[in-house]
Amino acid sequence: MRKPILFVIAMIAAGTIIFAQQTKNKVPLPSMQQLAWHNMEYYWFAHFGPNTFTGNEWGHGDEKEEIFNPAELDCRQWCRLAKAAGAKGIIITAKHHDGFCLWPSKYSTHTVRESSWRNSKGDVLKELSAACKEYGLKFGVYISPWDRNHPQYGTAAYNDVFVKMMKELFTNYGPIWELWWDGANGEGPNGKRQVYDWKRYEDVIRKISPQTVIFSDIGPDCRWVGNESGFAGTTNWNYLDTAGFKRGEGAPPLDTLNSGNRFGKNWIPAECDVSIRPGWFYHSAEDTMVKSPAQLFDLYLKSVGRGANLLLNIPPNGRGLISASDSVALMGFKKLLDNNFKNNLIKSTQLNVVTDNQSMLAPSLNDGDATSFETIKTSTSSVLVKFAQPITANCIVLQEAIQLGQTIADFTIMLSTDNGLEEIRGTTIGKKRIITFAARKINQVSIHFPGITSPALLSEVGAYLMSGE
Ligand code: FUL
Repeated sequence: MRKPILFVIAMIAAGTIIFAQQTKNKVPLPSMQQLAWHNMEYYWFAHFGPNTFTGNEWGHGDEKEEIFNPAELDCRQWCRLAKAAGAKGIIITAKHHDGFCLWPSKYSTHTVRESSWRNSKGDVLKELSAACKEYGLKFGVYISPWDRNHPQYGTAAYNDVFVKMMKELFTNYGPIWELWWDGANGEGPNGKRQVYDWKRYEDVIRKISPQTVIFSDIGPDCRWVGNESGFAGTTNWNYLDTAGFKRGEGAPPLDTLNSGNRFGKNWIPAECDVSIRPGWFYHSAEDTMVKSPAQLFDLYLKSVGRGANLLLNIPPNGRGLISASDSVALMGFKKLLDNNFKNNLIKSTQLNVVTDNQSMLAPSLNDGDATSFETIKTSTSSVLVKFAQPITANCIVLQEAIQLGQTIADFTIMLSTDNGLEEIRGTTIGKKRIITFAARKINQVSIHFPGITSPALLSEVGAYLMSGE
């Protein structure tokens, strides 16, 4: 829908004034790359390496390089499936705790080069980064600082090694959209633990690739959600306090990571990492334990539907392919996503913001543009959706204009049905909040923000009738 020019100018002016206020009040705001990251919503993790062949989850670092032999490796197959499954990118374990490098690093002797795979000329990162480009997917890397193979692990020299390895990744396979730092810190081959120089690592990456989004327990750009089961808190702030905390063992408590800090000093949104199978790596014994489309859809509701991102692990098998059982489940999941969010039942309904019986049209709320918004200034204002014909729905989707921060701490949805008023309460909204309930016939919906302390900037309201097919 095209918007009149005056309306667009008014929106920009309102946004500018609020942006200036938020900046003055020192409310942390997302950076441009964080905003782009929020829009990614759902993407894949690929755990791949010697563990794929040994059945381990944590390799010991002394595995013979020859065991790495994905004879039919086809990263284009991974990307084709990722694209078809609606994922927007792939983050691969360039190096897991066993220290094996999926690229021929100059700084290790435990790499694809030392295996006889593809006559020692193979390079998984080269193939995957090229395939991601071909399929229009973002490319990301996981690199574990914990290294159970490297002889220098546990000494200051290893920090140089780790920095040089990361530089290789960025120089040879970039652009790298997300860098995933695992906080695990165990013993190396000599029994020593490493003192990680996180500040140096971060400075290096910021300098060589300022656009990259860096993940770790505590960011700086996105945070761990505090569990590996794929769900964010029903209250989920994009803010986090990091002062006094460290990555790994010194991280904030799990429930803090799960729900953020309401008045936290940094914008560090949550990412929900979870595997489609019980393990992170492929094990044939788990072929019958792949999550069903319905389970994956439920994870989507509990991650993306709670304002976080979903990082779904799809581990390639020993042939170097995504297994049939996984791809069948993923296509079922994609079908549910498409079918359930295809038809916004209030797409062409007139929405209003009502304050003290005064109604104002609120076209931004269903224009499909998450950056345009309506300002709800007081707790006496509400959003009103009156239907000409009653709708049958079991889901309401709300979105906040997060480019200007996150302020909504509680909301109440009133559903007006033939049986009277029914109330649904929630707390945070953020990028997207998907609220589900038993299907019912609804004549009118009103949304209230009883605890407002600063203006609520609501960008979208939608209603859907979801089904299990
Ligand atoms: C953890 C690791 O120890 C697991 O093996 C896996 O990589 C998971 C995503 O992160 O910290």
